[in-house]
Amino acid sequence: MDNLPGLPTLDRCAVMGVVNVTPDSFSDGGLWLDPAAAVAHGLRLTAQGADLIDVGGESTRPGARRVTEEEELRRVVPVVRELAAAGAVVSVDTMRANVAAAAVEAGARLVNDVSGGLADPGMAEVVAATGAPFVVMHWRGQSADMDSLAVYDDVVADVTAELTARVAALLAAGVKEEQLVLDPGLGFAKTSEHNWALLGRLDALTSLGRPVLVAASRKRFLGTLLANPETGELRPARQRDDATAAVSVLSARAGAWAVRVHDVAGTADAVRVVAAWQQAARRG
Ligand code: PMM
Repeated sequence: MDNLPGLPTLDRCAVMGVVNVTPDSFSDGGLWLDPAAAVAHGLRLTAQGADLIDVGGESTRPGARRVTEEEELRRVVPVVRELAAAGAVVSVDTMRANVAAAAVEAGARLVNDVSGGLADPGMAEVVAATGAPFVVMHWRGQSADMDSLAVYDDVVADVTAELTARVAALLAAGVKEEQLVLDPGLGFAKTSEHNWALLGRLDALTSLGRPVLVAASRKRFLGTLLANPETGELRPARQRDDATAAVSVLSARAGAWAVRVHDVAGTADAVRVVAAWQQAARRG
């Protein structure tokens, strides 16, 4: 991993395993709503080679409605606490400052905010106070209306500029540059074409000089790519893991700091292959 405060340094792309403690996430909703099941799943992902476990209590699927802060805290904090106590490196996936603060207090070592600090005006202050690494995802609005926001002149230039503006605002609010991780926000106010354009030009983000996180796992654009050629039916979410591992390989090769995935086993192997290949190439 690149040097991020409080996180281990790795000589390869890191693997962030997803634990959604929600009833309605698009590919694993309802599976880990029970705290004990969520903790067991997080530990299983760690054993499979995840370097971080990303715990979220609010679905952000297109059209999703928000949960209350109380409900989000109730879902997330006990799971973060137990996983951290068991030695996992835990990240909290939240748009709320109070949830981020409570999760860090419970042992989370990274804050992953799909709104990049835009949804909650208190987020920057909490992130600055904790000093924890902060994932700044490209985001244009809440899930309920994000499809109408998928309009760009040039998606790579626009996303890069909007992320750069976010970074400036966060720095002005007291967050340190060393805390920041950038994320193109695949599928958030983006069509398939937008997602592919951003992946194909990942260098536009890596060249901003901060670690980059890629979160393509099981997303709709992979279902569209692999749609049944006869019926047009999208490949179901749970059958998109091989395609996700392919994105992990290409992201690692393009210099991503980490990939966020549901199926850790395939990606954990894949990023190790990339690292061995690149080391051999360097030896010549
Ligand atoms: N996507 C989802 C959730 N959290 N976090 C980051 N940093 N980047 C993403 O693209 C992202 C995220 C939605 O996927 P899920 O419902 O399967 O967790």
